Amino acid sequence: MSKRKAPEETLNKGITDFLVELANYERNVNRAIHKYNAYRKAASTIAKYSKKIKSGTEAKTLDGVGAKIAEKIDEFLQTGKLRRLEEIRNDGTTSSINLLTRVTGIGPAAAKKFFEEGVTTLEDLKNIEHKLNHHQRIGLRYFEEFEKRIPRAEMQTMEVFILKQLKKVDPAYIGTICGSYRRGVASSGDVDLLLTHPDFTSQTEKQPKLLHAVVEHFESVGFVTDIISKGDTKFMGVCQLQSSNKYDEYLHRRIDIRLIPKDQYYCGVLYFTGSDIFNKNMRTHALEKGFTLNEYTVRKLGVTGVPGESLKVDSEREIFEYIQYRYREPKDRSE
Ligand code: DCT
Ligand code: MG
Repeated sequence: MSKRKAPEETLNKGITDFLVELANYERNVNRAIHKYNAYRKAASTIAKYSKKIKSGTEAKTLDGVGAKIAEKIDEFLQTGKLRRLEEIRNDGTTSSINLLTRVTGIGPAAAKKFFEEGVTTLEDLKNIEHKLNHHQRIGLRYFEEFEKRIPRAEMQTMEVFILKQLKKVDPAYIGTICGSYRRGVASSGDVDLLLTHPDFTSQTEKQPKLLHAVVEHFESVGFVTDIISKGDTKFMGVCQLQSSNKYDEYLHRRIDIRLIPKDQYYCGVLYFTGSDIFNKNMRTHALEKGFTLNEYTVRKLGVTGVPGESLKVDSEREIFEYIQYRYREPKDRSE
């Protein structure tokens, strides 16, 4: 999961920017995930709106924009700023906690804890490095690099490289880079790689070797540079493409690799392609149609609301068909 979402380049960028800033504030400082989701959702609908918004009333006609957000839009349109945001930006506590949560491995709770111990800058964090866990140390070490989004051209180079190396380990692997890259977005926050192998299904034993063999190969060719964590089915780490020219090195990037049973692969691909907002909307739709959908399976709900057996899925499209949802190409899955 990546920390920095791509700014949306739209007619209403001023509005969507302030909504995203408020969303992050609610999540990082207040740990109010519902408010975070509400602001993200409003930002996402407004980003898709094809006209330049002229008033809060106009914005209120859109899905996910309520009275309070409409009021803020009016204030922003009339004064060019938002008092609430100015307050937030000028508040030392808030800006420190916001900064600390930009370090991968530091969530809102850890940020609050460090802040209460007097940590307000990255320099302070370096001084208490002995108190950081392994993940947080890596986050601090690569802070500047992880802040930079990955241009699509580099993602494409990585995709070619990764799929080629995968086949060297075993031609039977199937791999997909999901996340924003699969949705065609111009830049990505991280690399979300999904793997499966015909030998591994939800009916077989766990096969951590299938994941570890890939990670070890990636390390041996210098692509994976650091390990944050390595479990049976999920790897979190750092990768870097090797440049042919030492004056023009690639940056270190966050990579997550998940090994998924073959029969659950398409539910996984769907989920990890996102966006998170699209997933929420699709799950809600599934429930309305009497199905439950998650990153592993789609199941029909019985009359008592208990899910039945996992339905057989051999493509993403079949999941849409089961729940009678209009198929959307990955590029149309921002919400
Ligand atoms: N996801 C989700 N709900 C979350 C987090 C993630 O459904 N709360 C899914 C959807 C996207 C996918 O996981 C990968 O997550 P991210 O890497 O955070 O999102 P992204 O769309 O790839 O964006 P970015 O370009 O910032 O990586
Ligand atoms: Mg991502």
